[in-house]
Amino acid sequence: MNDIKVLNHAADNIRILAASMVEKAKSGHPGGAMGGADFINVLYSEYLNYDPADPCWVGRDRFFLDPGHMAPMLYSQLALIGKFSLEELQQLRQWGSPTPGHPEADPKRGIENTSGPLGQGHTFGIGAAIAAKFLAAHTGNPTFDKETIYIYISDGGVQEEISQGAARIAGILGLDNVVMFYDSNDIQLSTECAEVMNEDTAAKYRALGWEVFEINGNDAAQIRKAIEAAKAVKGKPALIIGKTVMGKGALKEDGSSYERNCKTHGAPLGGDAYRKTVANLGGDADNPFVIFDDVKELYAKRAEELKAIVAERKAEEAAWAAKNPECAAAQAEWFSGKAPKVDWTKVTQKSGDATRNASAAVLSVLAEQVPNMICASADLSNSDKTDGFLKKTHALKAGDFSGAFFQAGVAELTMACCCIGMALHGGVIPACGTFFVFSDYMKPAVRMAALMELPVKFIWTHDAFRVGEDGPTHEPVEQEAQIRLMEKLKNHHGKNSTLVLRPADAQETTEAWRLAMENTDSPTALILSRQNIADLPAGNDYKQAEKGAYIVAGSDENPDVILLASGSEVSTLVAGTELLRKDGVKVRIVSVPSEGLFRSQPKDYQQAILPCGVKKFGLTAGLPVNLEGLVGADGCVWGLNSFGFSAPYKVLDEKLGFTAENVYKQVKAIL
Ligand SMILES: Cc1ncc(C[n+]2csc(CCOP(=O)(O)OP(=O)(O)O)c2C)c(N)n1
Ligand SMILES: [Mg+2]
Repeated sequence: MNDIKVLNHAADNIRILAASMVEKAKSGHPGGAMGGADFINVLYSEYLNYDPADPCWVGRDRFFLDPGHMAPMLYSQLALIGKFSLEELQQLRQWGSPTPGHPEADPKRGIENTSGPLGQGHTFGIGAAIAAKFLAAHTGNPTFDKETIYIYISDGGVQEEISQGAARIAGILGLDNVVMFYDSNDIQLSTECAEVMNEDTAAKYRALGWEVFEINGNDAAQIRKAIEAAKAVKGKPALIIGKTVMGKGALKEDGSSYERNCKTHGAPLGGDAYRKTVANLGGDADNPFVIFDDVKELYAKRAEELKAIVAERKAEEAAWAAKNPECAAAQAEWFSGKAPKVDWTKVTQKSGDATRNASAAVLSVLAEQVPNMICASADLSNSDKTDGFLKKTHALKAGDFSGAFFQAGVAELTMACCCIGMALHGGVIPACGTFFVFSDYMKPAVRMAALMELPVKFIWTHDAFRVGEDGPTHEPVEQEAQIRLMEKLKNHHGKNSTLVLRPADAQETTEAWRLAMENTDSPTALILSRQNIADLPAGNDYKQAEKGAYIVAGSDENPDVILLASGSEVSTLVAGTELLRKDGVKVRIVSVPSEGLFRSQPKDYQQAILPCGVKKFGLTAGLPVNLEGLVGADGCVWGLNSFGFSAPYKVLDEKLGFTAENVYKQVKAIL
């Protein structure tokens, strides 16, 4: 047992480093970091199991930080275990430093998730816990049962609505591999918490099926006891509510207490207040970036303990692998991040099917061929057709993770964040479905998946106004334009941050899914129709969908006009072409499942498909901006400029001009 005095000294060391980082950067958040230091220090010095020599060890415990603004606390802690240098701490928030203002996922450095948008980070942790349970059940590797997901949440995260979803999921699935610490310091950015929350948080989490412990979160002995108890809980997730002191140890310039003060939330302590604080915590304001000798010893001792713990765990893994070589090889493949091998010839599509049904046909094959895939739906599996997957497996349940379907309930953001957490954990390929219009509830998560370069598959069906009988609330209009913006935004590796595919018919849907599965380093969005769609003309070379835009079979040489669209509008163009040809007009039809992918092709390919100077007509059930960039000054786009209306879809097609006749009329007008 470590001496409590040394633990307290280490926590003060973290406080000094965190406050000094912010002071040096002249920006950041010292208060929360100082309050949470005791918990993170006890966790890392006594409980968190990881392999210092093998940071991406699959069986490691994981620490998910929800309040990214407490980054200085995490970076300082990681400096104590040697993952960051003291010089790097001094580069907080600077260009090119590994210590950005809010942490960005970097597992080699001990950072499991990007955090910043409050609420998402802890939900990623819940997703990771699901992945660990899934892997335990699907590989039999005992290491996954020994893995604990530690989560750190603050007042902001608890207030975010997503926390209700995350807590519900963890409760219903009985995620006893979750230990979440709530840093309850009664202070937030602009007010005291009492002004905006008076809930009984412990009762709330208990009602959602959690075991809850309430402690003084600045008391190392109580923290230790609570972690022990939380780890021992069976069949439920555990929450430790730690009452902490914001800005613990902070003094104002006159030497009076600067604790429990909103001002320390997001600004340097400043000048004399900073100097007095460092002195109060036992540091030297002229030389604050040091690790105390006894703290070095504490962590050297932990490193030794970890060697023994990891050796034992890895020996267990090796024994399992020796007995189960096939499972072990599969597990290695799953964690490699490589695209799974899929025999796409096994997918059979029905002619003229809705692309959501075509997606179901693919999913039923993936369920059989990709044993590490988890598919989710937000209570729409029979509509978004993720039931194609579900029919081949069964749902994950408390105590039984042998299935591969995640019933998320009606909670799209929660579902998306859980899927992101699964991807962060590694070893699984997550996909999730709902109606396209509800992608609005998921955008914050898509953005995080894109930033973290995670290959989550988003399946969005009911892609346009043609869900008209449900009325305008269910009809996506501007959603495609929004999600396609993510195709224009590059990630830090210079790749389109998201791959967005809206296939034109059943066969093209198979191609879209192939591209989604082969995309291992960014999220993919699949936008699919509710209604049936006529097949593209015979002989169409669907493989070309991988170029983002291609010439549909049956197009004329030397066209007078190029018609372009994605999704079901392509078949409307085909119908319109028949009318145009009667007038002797030569037509090329281009299917554009992904503008982003098309723009990533060599310029000469782009020019060959959509040559400048040839008249162009675009048809989109979304905002015209979806195609305006490709049509340019060469023509016009017929799209939707208003919210939809309540009516059967064939009526809406007529009223809104999505007919062969209107294609004919609009094209004739530009020729
Ligand atoms: C989704 C989201 N909304 C708003 C913010 C801005 N913000 C950052 S921290 C914070 C207050 C957080 O209070 P708390 O979690 O109690 O942290 P503490 O002040 O205790 O450090 C806010 C509003 C954010 N980061 N994410
Ligand atoms: Mg707070």
